[in-house]
Amino acid sequence: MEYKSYNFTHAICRKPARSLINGLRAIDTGQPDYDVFVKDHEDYISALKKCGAKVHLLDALEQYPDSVFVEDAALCLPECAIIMRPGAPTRLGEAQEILPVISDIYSTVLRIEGPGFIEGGDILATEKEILVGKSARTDEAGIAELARLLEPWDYLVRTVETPADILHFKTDCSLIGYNAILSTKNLARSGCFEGYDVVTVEEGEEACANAIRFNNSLIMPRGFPATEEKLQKLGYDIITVGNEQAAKLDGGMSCMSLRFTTS
Ligand code: CIR
Repeated sequence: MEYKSYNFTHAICRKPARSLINGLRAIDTGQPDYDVFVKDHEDYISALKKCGAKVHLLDALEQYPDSVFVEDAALCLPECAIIMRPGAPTRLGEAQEILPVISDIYSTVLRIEGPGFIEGGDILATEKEILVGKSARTDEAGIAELARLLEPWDYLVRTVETPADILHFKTDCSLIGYNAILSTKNLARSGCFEGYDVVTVEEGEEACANAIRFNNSLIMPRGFPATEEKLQKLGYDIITVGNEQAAKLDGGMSCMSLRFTTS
């Protein structure tokens, strides 16, 4: 059985720019170490390849410190790709930069034109719907434009709330199976995952709620043993990758790739 929400053949990643040390962050917990970031990013790409991904690795973009977080610039679905409109002013130009590779891959490329804003990190595509979290980066107009663009394919777009003080909706959750979600307790309490099988991350391990299901494995950040064990017991095949440097920029596993299948 193939699932469109996590059976993929390809991923797009972008090499980390040296300027990433100036990337956006909600709280300053210290400068990321560029060399360690690069090493973690290489491990991340190896993990994707281990899951079966052919990886398009784009050149670094020094003028955009956060451009390694490619997920925010586009949404890749089986029928089309949609270029986002990032709500962070320093990231707006990343949409144009992702366009060439997306246009090479997809015959149908749509674009959020505005005035609203929307970032990929706020979008969780499951087997039955597309959940979009309103956040400091994603507003109602952006979500409404996404819903309009998706009308030809009958997608159900559902607006949900990103918890306060959380950057993106997916900072706090991930799709881990065809009807299964990994979530922080805080987000799960909001009730937005009714009808899904929800696995919550363990106390104090909220930072591992952002993981990636890619084919038969789950890629998650290293250093969250209680949640890792819980998931292993549930039968998940886990690959861990160091994420301490990206975490200093509020980045996680899903942020660093766009995942899709080409026909
Ligand atoms: C930002 O604030 O935009 C970046 N420093 C982190 C983006 C993380 N992206 C994501 O969660 N999808």
